[in-house]
Amino acid sequence: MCSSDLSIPMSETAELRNDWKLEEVETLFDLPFNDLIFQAQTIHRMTFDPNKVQVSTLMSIKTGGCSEDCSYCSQSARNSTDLEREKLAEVSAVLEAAREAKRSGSSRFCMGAAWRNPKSKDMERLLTMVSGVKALGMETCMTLGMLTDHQAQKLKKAGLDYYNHNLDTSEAYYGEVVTTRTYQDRLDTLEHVRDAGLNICSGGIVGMGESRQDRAGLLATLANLPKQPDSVPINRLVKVAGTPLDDMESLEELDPLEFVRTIAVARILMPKSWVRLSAGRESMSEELQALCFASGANSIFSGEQLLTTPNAGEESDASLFAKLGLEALAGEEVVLG
Ligand code: SAM
Ligand code: DTB
Ligand code: SF4
Repeated sequence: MCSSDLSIPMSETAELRNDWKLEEVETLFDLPFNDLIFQAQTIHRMTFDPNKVQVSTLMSIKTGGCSEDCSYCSQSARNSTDLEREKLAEVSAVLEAAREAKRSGSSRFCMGAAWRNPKSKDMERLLTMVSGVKALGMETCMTLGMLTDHQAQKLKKAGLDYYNHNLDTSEAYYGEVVTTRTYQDRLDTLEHVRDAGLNICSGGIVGMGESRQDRAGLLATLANLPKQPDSVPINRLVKVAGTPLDDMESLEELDPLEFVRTIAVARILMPKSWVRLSAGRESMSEELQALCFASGANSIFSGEQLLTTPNAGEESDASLFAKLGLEALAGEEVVLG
């Protein structure tokens, strides 16, 4: 069978749909690997330069001691990890890190806090961070947990470009991973963020013991949001000692080819979104990352560290980009196609 014989008709344009049915998404996952990758890359090329990658830098602006019980996370106070807690960072330290990120070629600075939600007393400092990073000429992104509509509007006014808030997995599997908040809580925050006019960054984690149907469910939910997320981070679980998911002995690493399929399906469902190859890159081979880029991933986090866990690092990224002929996008080129 050649690709023109696929049972799901291949799109002629990078058409945006928000009526994906779970069975349709599962059918994409089930395609022969070459057909899936071909379809994903064809759609990718309709909107994006296939050899350009958007690069973001992460900074943890408040570390550990989080009240939530996310079973993957090093920062939950309920997990016995040996992470050192840190209070909300000073604005000067954040601006220094952002300047450094800009010098190393990053176009977006993403500030993450280990909170269920930000408190009113923290808002002023957060807003100063946003306006300060923006003034450096970088795109700004924050991930602070749940937001009220009022908080989302204030962040937007201060110059925030993106808000990251992941759905993490399917609605059906969510309760297996987190119990201190609901899927609907996550969707409500996304609504506040959308209504404030902020760009949405929302994706999930794979390799947490979920089924292929759960991965399909996560991607269908993201694609069917009233507006598709502008960025879609696909994280591969980083197992952190002391977290319930690390303690789960039966949990095997997700098959790398299944990870590539997840990236490819994300690209097909969300043809105009930046699909970010996020956590877990540090332990991925060059070949696996290359397959992800060939399947439509076009964004990464750079630097030695994500929030609390190691990342691939600049030298190895530079070497991989050179081998693959990939280039980091400059800030002004990062617009939706
Ligand atoms: N506390 C906020 C929240 O949960 O929305 C923001 C920070 S939280 C660390 C941001 C995201 O990082 C999570 O939603 C999850 O998708 C991802 N993440 C956290 N720990 C991870 C891990 N061990 N492996 C992969 N992704 C992880
Ligand atoms: C996202 O989806 N991945 C990033 C970012 N959004 C904030 C975070 C990954 C965190 C990985 C675990 C850690 O370093 O603590
Ligand atoms: Fe807290 Fe976010 Fe980690 Fe959950 S993922 S424990 S909310 S920092």
